Amino acid sequence: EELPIPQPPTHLYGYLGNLPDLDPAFALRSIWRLADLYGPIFKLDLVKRQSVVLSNYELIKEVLSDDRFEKNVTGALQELRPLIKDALFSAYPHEPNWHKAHRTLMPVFGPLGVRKMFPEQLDIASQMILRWDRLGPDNIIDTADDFTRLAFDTIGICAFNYRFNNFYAEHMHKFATQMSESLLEAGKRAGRTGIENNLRIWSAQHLQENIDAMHKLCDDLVAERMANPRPEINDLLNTMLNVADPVTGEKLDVENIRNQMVTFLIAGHETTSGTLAYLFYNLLKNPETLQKAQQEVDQVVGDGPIEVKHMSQLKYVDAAIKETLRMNGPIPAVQRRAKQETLLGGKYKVTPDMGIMINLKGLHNDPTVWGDDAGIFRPERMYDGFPTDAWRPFGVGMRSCIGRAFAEQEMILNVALILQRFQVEMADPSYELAIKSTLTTKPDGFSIKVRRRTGKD
Ligand code: MNH
Repeated sequence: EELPIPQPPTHLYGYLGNLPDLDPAFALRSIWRLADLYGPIFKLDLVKRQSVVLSNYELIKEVLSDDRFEKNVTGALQELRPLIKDALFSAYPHEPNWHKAHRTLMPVFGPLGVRKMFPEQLDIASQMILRWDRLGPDNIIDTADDFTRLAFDTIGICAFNYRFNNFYAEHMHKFATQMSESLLEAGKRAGRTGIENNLRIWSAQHLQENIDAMHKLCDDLVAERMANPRPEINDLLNTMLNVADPVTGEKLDVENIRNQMVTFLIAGHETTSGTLAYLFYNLLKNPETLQKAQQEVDQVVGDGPIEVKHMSQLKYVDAAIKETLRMNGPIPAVQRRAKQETLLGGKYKVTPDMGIMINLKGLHNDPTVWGDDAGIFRPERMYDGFPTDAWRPFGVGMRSCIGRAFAEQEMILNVALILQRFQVEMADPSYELAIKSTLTTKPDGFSIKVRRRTGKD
């Protein structure tokens, strides 16, 4: 029997529907609050679209299948289309370039491809370690800032052999600013009506200037590589320029290659940096976990140089990262839609024109899966069996994260290097987690200090 989907009242706001229920600066925070009030399924009227928000395992596991459901390019992601068009992240399900790029790039992002990028990841990681070491124990490290420099430089060198050199400059590379402004503006545009967006002429113009500047940097790099091929380099740009899609026999076109490059920078830096910052917050708030992780690093890596073979041996570090992704995944929601009209849970009707939002915070805290201590940081729980569908920080189905193995290797490597060399502490021991949000979320104002461990020189 069909039931109506609960919805917060809309009569208060007239034609704006439920739009005013969402905080434009941080829509997800409003979603979390509404989920507490209205339960595991509720519907919002967002003027341009309707969105059904799902917040428990029971309902979410049904929409993970790619048979009945698919990725929905909507909201802030849709607003990023002028910047990254039909590149992997923002392609509509039917677009041919998604299939082409996915087939061409899957091998390089697989376990073997990612192992080959270890030396480049280590190059950048070592720059950060050296910098922290030189600046000494009184230096206050803003985690969001330094981990953003780290992830940006890492993806820059691995994707197209470009050094942003963020650890050698006081201010981050202007590309990083152009990108974060664009992400913020895309999020704001998604929360405004079309009329309002049309009125913000200056914001639109500034966004366009940023987009043009980012395109130019990447276009120049592509042109330069085409003019001066560098076959000895192992980067994603070479793969995209030289490897043909096995199905069509075609290579990606230059404009699409540029869009993929911008995509790797977006997708590859915010998420990894946010996760590292959350991880250190969790370790420092739970000192026994920090101690266990450090003991493991001492046992596995010791005082010597870190090697790629250590990555799979750092099981507790890996579990701590996975537990952090459960509690504080930097992408807090994934958007789906039904391919055809269907009933959710056998009783709630959804149609293809409606958005379906997977609220990952709801999924990752569902007590029926994670127990009553879901709010506690306990890496050991990652060793216990749990339904794979109940842990989805990298997204779902065929559109899940292509960069997962790359990100995991980068995070394990950096955590290991930091714990090998330093004793880490909070700059302000009374700090409590505050979250800021652009396209992704990360800790706001969370700083640490590091002191070289005795005997580690
Ligand atoms: Mn990543 C898609 C999370 C690191 C490149 N990524 C996704 C999605 C999630 C996600 C969730 C699905 C989004 C959606 O359904 O709309 N990604 C992460 C997390 C980390 C991460 C939590 C790190 C931690 N991602 C990276 C890195 C790269 C990358 C690093 C690149 C080097 N991610 C992508 C790309 C996609 C994606 C590209 C789009 C894949 C597709 O749709 O085919």
